[in-house]
Amino acid sequence: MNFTRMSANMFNLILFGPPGSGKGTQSEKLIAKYDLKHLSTGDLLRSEIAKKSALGLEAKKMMDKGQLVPDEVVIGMISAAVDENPGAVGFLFDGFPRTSKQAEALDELLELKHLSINVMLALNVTEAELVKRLVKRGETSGRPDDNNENVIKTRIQEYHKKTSAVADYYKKSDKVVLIKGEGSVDDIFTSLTKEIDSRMKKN
Ligand code: B4P
Repeated sequence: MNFTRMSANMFNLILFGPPGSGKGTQSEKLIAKYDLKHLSTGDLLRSEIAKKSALGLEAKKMMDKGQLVPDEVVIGMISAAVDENPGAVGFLFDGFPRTSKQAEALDELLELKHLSINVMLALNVTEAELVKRLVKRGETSGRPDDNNENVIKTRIQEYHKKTSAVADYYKKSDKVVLIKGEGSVDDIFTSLTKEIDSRMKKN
């Protein structure tokens, strides 16, 4: 890890929500609008799997079962990715942090660079809708973790057991905004941009 000081004016955002809540979908639109550096641990892990690296092969075993990959692995990946992008105008963390330990590690990592999280936008979607979306994506995505309803349910259980507490962690510093994650992709995007724009003005 290098400790280069990054611009204190960076805008750092966490897009939070259960599997299938629209994090990946909305991230694509947000990075196009704000030019933030997109850091998706899901995408980083899938790229390791595609390369057949040792890390990817280990992660695949967990992901195919719908379980979270060990904290050390994803923390290491995010730390390296932040270091690789000192010129970014800000980071959009998508699918990270997913455990309290990851949240603490992210805070430490950002603090070393004199940075912090500006806001966590948390997408709120009912469980029935999550399952419906992921089953539908499974018809075309080729993702083994979308292919099987039991695996999808395990992913949602993992979210309740380990991930939902991450929102409580950021609530302590008043950084969480709940966003209705059902409705059209464009309407949800508008709700997200409203929150971001109002905070960027204050930044
Ligand atoms: P991720 O890649 O993060 O995948 P995800 O949570 O399933 O997807 P996402 O939430 O981005 O999908 P989206 O709603 O956009 O994680 C995959 C796995 O990687 C995890 O299970 C875990 O094993 C591992 N992993 C990743 N990060 C980790 C971490 N930090 N720690 C440990 N393990 C980690 O899309 C879902 C579908 O909904 C799409 O088909 C989309 O088209 C549709 N959709 C989106 N918005 C919609 C809307 N408004 N209406 C209707 N459909 C919509």
